[in-house]
Amino acid sequence: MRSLAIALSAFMLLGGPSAFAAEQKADAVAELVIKQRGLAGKNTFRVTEGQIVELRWSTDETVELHLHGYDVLAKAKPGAPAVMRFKAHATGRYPVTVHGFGNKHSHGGGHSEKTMLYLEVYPK
Ligand SMILES: [Cu+2]
Repeated sequence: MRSLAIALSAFMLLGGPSAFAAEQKADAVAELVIKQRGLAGKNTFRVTEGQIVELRWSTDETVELHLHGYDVLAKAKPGAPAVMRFKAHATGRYPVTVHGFGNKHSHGGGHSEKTMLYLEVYPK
């Protein structure tokens, strides 16, 4: 028992307050699956202002994702899902686009930016 207590306090010291904050549970979680360059399932995710939101992206191809408005970028690979975690501080409708499939990278180029999801943030 005593060694467990020591191990736990060492863990807390190493983790620090920021690691603890990262463990805070999200209020709204979406499990999103990209298959054959499209989103499987619904393409709208509704949350409420002030919530901690987590968008978890699984993919069958390497993609760079961009949540516009909030300006969150994430890269997902097959077997290595990406997580976008943020507080929904602003209401509105925000698209998440793929900048490029595979190794292409095209922000501003336009030819392969594709909307995958709309995040809708409703007022409290
Ligand atoms: Cu973009």
